[in-house]
Amino acid sequence: MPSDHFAAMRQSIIDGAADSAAALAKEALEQGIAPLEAIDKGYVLGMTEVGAQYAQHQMFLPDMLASAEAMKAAMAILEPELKRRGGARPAAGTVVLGTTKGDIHEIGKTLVGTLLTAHGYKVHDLGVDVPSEQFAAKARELGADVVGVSALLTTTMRGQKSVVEVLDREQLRPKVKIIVGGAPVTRQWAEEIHADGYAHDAISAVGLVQSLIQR
Ligand code: B1M
Repeated sequence: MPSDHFAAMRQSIIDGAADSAAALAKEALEQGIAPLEAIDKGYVLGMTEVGAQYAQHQMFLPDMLASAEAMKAAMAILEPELKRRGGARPAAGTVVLGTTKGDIHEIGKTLVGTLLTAHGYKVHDLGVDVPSEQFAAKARELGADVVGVSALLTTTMRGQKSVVEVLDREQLRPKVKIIVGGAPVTRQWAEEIHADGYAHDAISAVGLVQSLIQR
């Protein structure tokens, strides 16, 4: 795929142009482009630029919202293909996933869920703004192997610590492993709050879950 196609994907996110983001995604699939490549080389770069412009007050909240809608429009086209490539096979494990209480960022968390599903995991996505107790209740109900907690705000990262504490208190650990991720989250933070693992992006989250379940 020519690099100007990836550049157009990136630009569609910056412009908050949902129709063109979706059209470019369809075109990419028709041309045999791997959905993950389109996400990584095109759309995510747009989101990164949007975040940078927002931080520099060159973009405002409604723009960021329009960009998120454009990203979701592209993902709606790419996700079924990502999952289809995973194929039907017996579940490799069960993962409960969500974004912490007070945090409504969903795109990265959803991408983690999609890739896990594509790799054969049964994923229960609790959505965004999820109270810690709900992670624990769902993990108990499903007999989950892993709980994944996403946070995009420095203020809501504390929710990850709270999930660790609730799972400890309810004696769900060490059977249930906890992984954390999200833009402001670091390995050091994961260690500090005694999570079982940290993943920088969605693909490494899959590798991490694999290694924790095998252990
Ligand atoms: Co918000 N926002 N936002 N936002 N937003 C950020 C996060 C910010 C960095 C922008 C900035 O200032 N530069 C900033 C946070 C600053 C901070 O705390 N450090 C910010 C802010 C300030 C806010 C508000 C407070 C703004 C306001 O109201 N004044 C507000 C908060 C709302 C709330 O949650 N209570 C807010 C709102 C919004 C929108 C609603 C407009 C929208 C979200 C819409 C939606 O999700 N439906 C939005 C967006 C779009 C962003 C940016 C631009 C993009 C986030 C995104 O989707 N990235 C973001 C700037 C940025 O990150 N560059 C920003 C694409 C996605 C694929 O990446 O989510 O990082 P990401 O996920 C990656 C990895 O992090 C990792 O894998 C993913 C894929 O590889 N990962 C995991 C994520 N979760 C994981 C979990 C894992 C493992 C890996 O294991 C469990």
